[in-house]
Amino acid sequence: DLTTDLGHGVLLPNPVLTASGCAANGKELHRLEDIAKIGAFVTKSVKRDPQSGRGTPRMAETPSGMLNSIGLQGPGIHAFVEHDLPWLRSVGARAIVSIAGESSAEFAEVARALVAAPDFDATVAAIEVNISCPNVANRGLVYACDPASSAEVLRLVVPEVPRSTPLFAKLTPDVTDITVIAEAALSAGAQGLTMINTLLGIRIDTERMRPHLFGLTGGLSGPAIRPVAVRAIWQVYAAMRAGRIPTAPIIGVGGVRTGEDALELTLAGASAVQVGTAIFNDPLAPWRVARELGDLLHARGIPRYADVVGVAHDH
Ligand code: RRO
Repeated sequence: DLTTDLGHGVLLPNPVLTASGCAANGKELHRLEDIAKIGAFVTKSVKRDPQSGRGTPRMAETPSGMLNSIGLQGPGIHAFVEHDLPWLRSVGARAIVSIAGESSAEFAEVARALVAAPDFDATVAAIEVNISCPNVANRGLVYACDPASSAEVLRLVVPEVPRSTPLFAKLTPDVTDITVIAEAALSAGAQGLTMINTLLGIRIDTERMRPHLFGLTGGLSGPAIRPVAVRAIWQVYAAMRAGRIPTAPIIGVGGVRTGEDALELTLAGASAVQVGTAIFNDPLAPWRVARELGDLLHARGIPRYADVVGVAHDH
């Protein structure tokens, strides 16, 4: 039984989701396999206005991961609500919509427009509040690097969203103590956490002897950051167990490519797991990872996925 509970009545039939930004808004992926069968489809972060993103090149490969500096390219919330959300509904997908903004007021505005959409109740299982994009200069600040800024975004978004739609704050690993940010987001009303966004990096082209990415820095994803994700989930889950911060469901993300990887994040404390960069090499990865995870639990005689969440802490 792969059912997982994300709180506030949100039950997913399986815990394997897509990661934001890695499969746009689902249309290409759905040509290959039914996205209604994914635990939930997580959309590319959407802002208020259409956005073309950063200059190119904005991708760089490394031996164990990928660096991106997309810069929040997207259609804006009004086109999203008009085209993407009805499409997600028409194929029966459970969607987690990722929202972003360059001010806390913009986050609230995006949330308001999303909640007002005719397809909202039928389609949106949860909202991911992306306070951790490394590629947008909010006057040099990534919200999730600062507890007060993280709390401010959540405080403005919470009143816009019905209680039945949990808000997951997406955190960055680029902080000294991620439990401080987790506490700020949860105390300001986030009902769950997604960990982690990409890790800030730079690549230099040794032929040209210049930085490779047009925007200089990018976010590192893929196998390289899996131990960082496991560490972040571990620290926050441990703080919850110890009663140091409020308890809430965690969605794990970072370098998951196999069912075993998904199990690792789960054992650290994640109640669901997103597959991101792996999709670029294997578009069917989310479905495969769910199958592998099921087989792995079955082979170990574990009847329910929910029984292994965080159990590595019982040592
Ligand atoms: O669009 C991006 O450049 C981007 C975003 Br919003 C994010 O949250 N994480 C990332 O690695 N890239």
